[in-house]
Amino acid sequence: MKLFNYSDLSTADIQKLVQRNVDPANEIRTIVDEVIANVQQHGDKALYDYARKFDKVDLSNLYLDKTDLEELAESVSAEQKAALQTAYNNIHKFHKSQVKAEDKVETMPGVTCWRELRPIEKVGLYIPGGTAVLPSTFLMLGIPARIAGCSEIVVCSPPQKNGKVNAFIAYVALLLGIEKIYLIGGSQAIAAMAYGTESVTKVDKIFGPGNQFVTKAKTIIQSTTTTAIDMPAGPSEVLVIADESANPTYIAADLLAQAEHGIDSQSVLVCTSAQIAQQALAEVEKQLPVLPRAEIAKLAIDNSYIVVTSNLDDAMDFSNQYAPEHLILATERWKEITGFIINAGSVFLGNLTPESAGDYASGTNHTLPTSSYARAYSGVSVDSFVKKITFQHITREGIQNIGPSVEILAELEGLHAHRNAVSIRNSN
Ligand code: HSO
Ligand code: ZN
Repeated sequence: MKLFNYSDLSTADIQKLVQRNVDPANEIRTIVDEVIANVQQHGDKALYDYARKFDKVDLSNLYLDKTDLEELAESVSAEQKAALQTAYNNIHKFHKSQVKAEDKVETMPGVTCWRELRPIEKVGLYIPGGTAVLPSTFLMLGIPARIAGCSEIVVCSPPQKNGKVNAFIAYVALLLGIEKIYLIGGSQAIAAMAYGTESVTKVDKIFGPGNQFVTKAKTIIQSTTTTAIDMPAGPSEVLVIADESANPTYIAADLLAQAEHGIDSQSVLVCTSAQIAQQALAEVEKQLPVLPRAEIAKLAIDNSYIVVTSNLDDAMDFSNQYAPEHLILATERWKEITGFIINAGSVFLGNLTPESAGDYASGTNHTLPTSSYARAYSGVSVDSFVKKITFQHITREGIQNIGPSVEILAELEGLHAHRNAVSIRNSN
């Protein structure tokens, strides 16, 4: 990890540091364009072909049904089931609290406006396979989809070599009351859910993280079809703000928890104490080699850095420019600085709140904006699975009250039919 002193950094240096790996990705685009076109033209047949080509499996069926899932879930131990259940309960409790009816507002006598929630009818969840299978991501997407009341939830996950999904994914499906998992991975899964095939329903919105191919496919279909996406997802990242009250051992553990996600993950430490920064760095070197995913974590740590600042204000300023997906405030003074957070996906307060808690089980969602999208995007929540429809009702008194203003505004825009739609109601 490279170490920088904040006071030595120019505005341009900071700009460079906060910039994420921008992938020119034209090669990826060409491959993904072809996959999308193929799925669009050949439907299920293309999906079977891609399973053979990319997942190295000859599928006899494109999906697993309830009986398959129940069979697979049998190997989940009682202890693992209990942990998944705890996560399920906490995530459900927190997300359920997000559903609130809004008040009706009488903007002037006789004119009432309000908003009501309606679920997005058909949603698609992409649950990655790859180097780490993440059943927790299935909970993070499935629970808000269920709470929102989406009528159709299509789930795609890449098949393993045995033509199945991992037992934990199967168990989570049962917890969520989902009875079918499509064995489709990569950009072909995104194309199938965006265009529909003989077996896969076309959905209104696609959710979930994935590799560069999945992300590229999501950004393409977002602009070429009527299917929306949750957010463009890049490599996962954490920024830890620490002061002299932080524990360097904990800091190192948090930096490494992020780093083990992938070689392109980034862990940033912004520290007001040069001594704590050095100790954290030494701890990283100590804790890293014994990790099973040390090779991955090492490359991510090489792609990470430390900034030493002289106070928490500067640290927060840097963090706001970075706009981290996860922000950990490793300081006892966290209450004094939370008000200054402007850009972050999800925030972890104090020395005893690891990101891992939120990744799995505390209740918040772990599908969050990466690559500085936290400047403008929020993480996934029940809101992501609903539309907020506006309603209005106008009485006789209301149309008399609002009429003149609308008539004048329509007149000044030269839109006489608009004016007439009001005048005609007030003329008898
Ligand atoms: N940190 C990841 C989520 C995750 N961690 C899943 C472990 N499993 C992105 O927020
Ligand atoms: Zn994680």
